[in-house]
Amino acid sequence: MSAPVSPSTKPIVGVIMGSSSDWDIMKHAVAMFEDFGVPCEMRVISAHRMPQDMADYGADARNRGLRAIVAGAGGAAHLPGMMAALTPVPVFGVPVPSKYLRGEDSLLSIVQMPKGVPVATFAIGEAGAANAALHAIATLATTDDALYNKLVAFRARQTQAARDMRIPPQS
Ligand code: RP5
Repeated sequence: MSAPVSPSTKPIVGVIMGSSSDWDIMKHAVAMFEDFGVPCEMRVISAHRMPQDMADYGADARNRGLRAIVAGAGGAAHLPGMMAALTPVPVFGVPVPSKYLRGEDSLLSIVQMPKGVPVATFAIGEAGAANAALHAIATLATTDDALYNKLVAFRARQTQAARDMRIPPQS
């Protein structure tokens, strides 16, 4: 189902992360958007090292046509929550595994938003990044029949793959 996204296609989704060191996790969100043919952009925006860039990104997000932002960060992971504070564009948060607390710090930092400014928060790591993208895709698919059909087909392939599993597993 791979549909390469042309660099000239206007992005409707932003994938942002606090550091290039988050890429090994966040690339799973980008890969999912690329598989579904959803035009996305990628940026490093460090909340504590680039606060003005973060504010500018949030201020421009809707006017630039972004309809969802997947934001990943590790440790005191304030990027997703701050981005949600800066724009009403929905933010899907990905806790990136951290060196000392294995991402439990990232998870709690992102998920524990006070009432009024939500961040949809996903699992720590690769699965969270992929699922954040899938959830953004499902949201976009509520008003896009072609995308909806791709999502249904994706689910059907996943179901078939599980039905084809054998015990003991074949190598
Ligand atoms: C956070 O600090 C980033 O999201 C990253 O997960 C973590 C470490 O950043 P680097 O020191 O690798 O740049 O801001």
